[in-house]
Amino acid sequence: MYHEEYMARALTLAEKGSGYTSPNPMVGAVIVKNGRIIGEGYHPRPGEKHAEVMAIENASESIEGAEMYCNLEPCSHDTPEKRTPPCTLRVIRENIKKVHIATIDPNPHVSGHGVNVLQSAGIPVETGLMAEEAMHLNEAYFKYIQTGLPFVHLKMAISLDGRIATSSSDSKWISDSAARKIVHELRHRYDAVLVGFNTVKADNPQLTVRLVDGRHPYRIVLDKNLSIPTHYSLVSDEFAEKTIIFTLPTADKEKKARLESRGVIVEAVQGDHNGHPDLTAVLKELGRRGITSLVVEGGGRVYTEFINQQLFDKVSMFFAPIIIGRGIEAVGDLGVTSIADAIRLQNTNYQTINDQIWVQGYRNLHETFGILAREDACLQD
Ligand code: AOF
Ligand code: ZN
Repeated sequence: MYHEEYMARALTLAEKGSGYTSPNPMVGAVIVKNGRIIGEGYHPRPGEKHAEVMAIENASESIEGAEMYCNLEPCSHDTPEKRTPPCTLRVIRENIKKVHIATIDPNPHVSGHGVNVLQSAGIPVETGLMAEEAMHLNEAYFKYIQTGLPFVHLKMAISLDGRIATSSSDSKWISDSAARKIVHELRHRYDAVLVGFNTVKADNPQLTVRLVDGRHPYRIVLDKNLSIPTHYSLVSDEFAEKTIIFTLPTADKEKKARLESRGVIVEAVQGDHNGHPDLTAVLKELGRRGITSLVVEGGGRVYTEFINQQLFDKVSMFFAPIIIGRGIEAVGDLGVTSIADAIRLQNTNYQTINDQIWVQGYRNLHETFGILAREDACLQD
């Protein structure tokens, strides 16, 4: 096997933690000796073993003189909030001969220090193997650990003429069940899903994971007047305590108390220039609560605000081969008057799902990846 195949295996192992590691990254590790994998591990969830330690402890024979492949720089810190001991100490103690990592850990407590500790102990470290894949796997973690803000992914199901609903607000269903299954996988992988009040009113959504196995995300609603009907799913189902409603400081105290008595979390934040909960304040509060990633599922006003304020990282558009005509537009006015000013997505990817096209792209990868983008030349501008 080649270096890349071992790192690919580490990435596959890392993905086993998908949906469960937040606010930690997904990490996998492989131990190789005499051209054979003799130990594998991954980080299952916060508080549990790190990938390197699990791989060491699972090894089927002595790991003295073996090499390790890990998609993230081994941690070297021992801060008060740290749940497990530093991996670098363990790697050194076990006499591992060489460590291959895909990227450094942008966590300011680690960020190159793990590499330095290993090298100072005489262990060579090779960085950059499958770096781009590793960065995309942990794109939410990389954004959050450097900014304290969640990674924001706008997801839209759209007609070919750019509508997300008819003029009577019907949107069931623009995309088919195969596309909706992908959305449920996204909900499983992301910490939270956000919608505006108009979408809640029109659809009474559940925003849970049903079409695939997985765990349910936090459900975030922007509702400046706390107008959500109390019999609606988000505030009356068994997951009500995973619903966070953002409102304004002027919201009705009785409505707030009624919702809170059901376990719903109600947060008041300052209003923006249109009198809606300010999105930057919302994202900061979600980050404070340890929510590292967010799928925005509508509606048009909410998409428009996230785009206008440049507060999104990634977009997924599911284009269905239908034409609605007059209806609700996916994105409203962005103040763009010349094509040169239009938003051009980066690193786009196109896939067909039955008769639909799934377009994915990023707003600004350098902003999302921060120090990693500056060190890694393979990202396109
Ligand atoms: C690694 N291997 O498998 C992971 C790492 O609270 P703790 O002890 O779990 O530490 C969390 C931090 O460790 C996290 O913020 C990130 O910097 C790093 N994650 N590092 O060497 C792993 N999950
Ligand atoms: Zn560690």
